[in-house]
Amino acid sequence: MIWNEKCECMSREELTALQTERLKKLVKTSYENVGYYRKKMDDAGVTPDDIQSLEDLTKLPFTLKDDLRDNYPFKAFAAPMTDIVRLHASSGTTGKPTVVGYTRNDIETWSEVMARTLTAGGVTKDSVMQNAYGYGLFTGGLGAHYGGEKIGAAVIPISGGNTEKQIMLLKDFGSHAISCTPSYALYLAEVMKEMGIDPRKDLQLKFGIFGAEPWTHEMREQIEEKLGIRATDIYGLSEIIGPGVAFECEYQDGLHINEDHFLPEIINPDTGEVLPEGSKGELVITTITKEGIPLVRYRTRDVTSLRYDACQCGRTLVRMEKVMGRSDDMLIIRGVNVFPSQVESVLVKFEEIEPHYLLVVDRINNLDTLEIWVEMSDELFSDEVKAVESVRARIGEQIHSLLGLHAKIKLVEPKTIERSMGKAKRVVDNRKL
Ligand code: DLL
Repeated sequence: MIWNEKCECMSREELTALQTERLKKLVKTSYENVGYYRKKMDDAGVTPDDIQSLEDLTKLPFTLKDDLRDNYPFKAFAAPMTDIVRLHASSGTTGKPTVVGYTRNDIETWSEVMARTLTAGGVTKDSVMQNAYGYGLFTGGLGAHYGGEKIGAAVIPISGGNTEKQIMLLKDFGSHAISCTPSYALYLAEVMKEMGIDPRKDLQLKFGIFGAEPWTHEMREQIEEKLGIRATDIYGLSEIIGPGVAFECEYQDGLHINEDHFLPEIINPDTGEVLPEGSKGELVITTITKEGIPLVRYRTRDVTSLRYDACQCGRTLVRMEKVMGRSDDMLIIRGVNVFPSQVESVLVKFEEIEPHYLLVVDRINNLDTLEIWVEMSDELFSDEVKAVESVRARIGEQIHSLLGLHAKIKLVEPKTIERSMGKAKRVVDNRKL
């Protein structure tokens, strides 16, 4: 199903005209209302009048997360505080968080893009939707909440964690859809198994709308299999709006970007050069309708590619590939670029192990080492040493053939890798200490 055919299925000509008009307005208001944009544009020798077409976008300087930090908490806002009705902030593990402000129109835009996203994921006005994204400063909870309500679904605002209660409500309330991180979905499946609950028999669950962290197609298959649902990917970041920047449809073949609100580009992260369609690089987004905190050419650090070919679903919105990881989270191990998602794609193919893993990187005698910790299934754990050795060797070979790296595979006891209620932690890099 499509929530808003008019906007999601527009012709490229119509869309380009709309984007151009919105971009011109956005650049003008950002220049007039936000001190740091004015300074950055003045420094680059660009004025709002120089922006007349989408091609002119490249004349504008990039915005970085540090620009937002430097303008903490509210100096990047383009709207006065009287017009701001909501504040969110990124988790900000280091230093100050980045703060985002929404006007009433921004909340409406967000609800609209989330209504599109959840509709594509299978939610309808008849659905009971269990929303297990965290509520609070994190945008996942309230973003999905408003989108679900806009559709007319009955939203359960349970937030993250409280796993046994989640499962009780899934059962008793007959939830059709669940929204949470993919790693938490796997954890739910694990606890259900322990509680003797068979999702196919005991639950009404049909759809899962998962995002907020990278996950592979292989991980999707595992989740779909374990929970008996269709799992779709949703992407977003607090700076841009929260969840709802892009979403998968039922064909699960790339995420449609809500291009009438978010203008995407792919750049070479080292040179800043814009790359042609299909090239892998860093996603850069300009928010062409946002009022509270408009972002011009914001560098997301997420690595993906774009494709403009038609999708079978009928939407004309450009698609981005599943995010591989962040350019700043990419590990360089003995000169080899490694994304945790590449390791994940190998691990989840093995039936003898559980899809819970951790990459431990170290530097011993000036040489980088990679250790991959992964949990054995209960069956493998109680099997003979020979069987365990064989699995370890096969994983090692496949990792080597994919990455060209020798990794030490450490098979750990079931349930020893920490489970997350929100975003999973996949890497411990001891080299930085
Ligand atoms: O994670 C917003 C969100 C909430 C998205 C719920 C989807 C669902 P932040 O906390 O600001 O916002 O984190 C944004 O998370 O730059 C990506 O690196 C990563 N990320 C988000 N969605 C995906 C996804 C929310 N589907 C950062 N695949 C982004 C891969 C994702 N990475």
